[in-house]
Amino acid sequence: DSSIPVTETWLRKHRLLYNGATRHPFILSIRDGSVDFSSFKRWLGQDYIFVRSFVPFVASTLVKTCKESTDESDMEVILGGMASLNDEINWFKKQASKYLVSLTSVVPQNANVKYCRFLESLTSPEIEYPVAITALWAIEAVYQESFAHCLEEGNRIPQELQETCERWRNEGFGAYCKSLRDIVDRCLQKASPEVISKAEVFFLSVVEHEVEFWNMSVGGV
Ligand code: HMH
Repeated sequence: DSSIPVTETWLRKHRLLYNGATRHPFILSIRDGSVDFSSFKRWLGQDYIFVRSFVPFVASTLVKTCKESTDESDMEVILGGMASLNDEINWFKKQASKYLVSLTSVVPQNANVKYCRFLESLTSPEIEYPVAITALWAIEAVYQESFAHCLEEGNRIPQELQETCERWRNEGFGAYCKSLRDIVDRCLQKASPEVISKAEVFFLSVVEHEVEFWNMSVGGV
């Protein structure tokens, strides 16, 4: 049915995999308060590295938006996302000093290295604008839904992690994710079947990388 937005069809079709990312044991452990503090600190250091690699990807998507979008408000959406990444980097630095994580000596772990390489591959001009914006939406949406789930009713989240969850659960970030999703749906409505399939493949890759990223944070492997 062409009246169902593409993102909706993907989320229905890939619900189990998607929930694997947004309801990961690491997220559930934050939600129920059983989170291991060394895992949280590992996540913090690794995510700082991730966010630094995320910036050039978002910048490359911004360039594609400026060149290819037919709706001028799209550029403002991505620009707003870039601006909040600036805050995010400062937030990571503040948290790191609070929890005594030395950001300069964090060694990127395998899952992170792979995810950052994937981000770098997405900056290529060969990645079509609808595909890039799909990946951007998926990356942000997984974090938004994961941390929103942490704060849902019945949580026993430790006080000191409340602020972390708020960072991705707050209304502004939710609205940003919704805007990205609307852009994806609008772009893909007009896209060729090849581009739509490619976007779906990249959506799935993002979700898989997110699961691996949480796995790495929990540790063990
Ligand atoms: C691994 N995915 C990862 N880190 C993040 N900070 C986001 C998504 C969203 O900003």
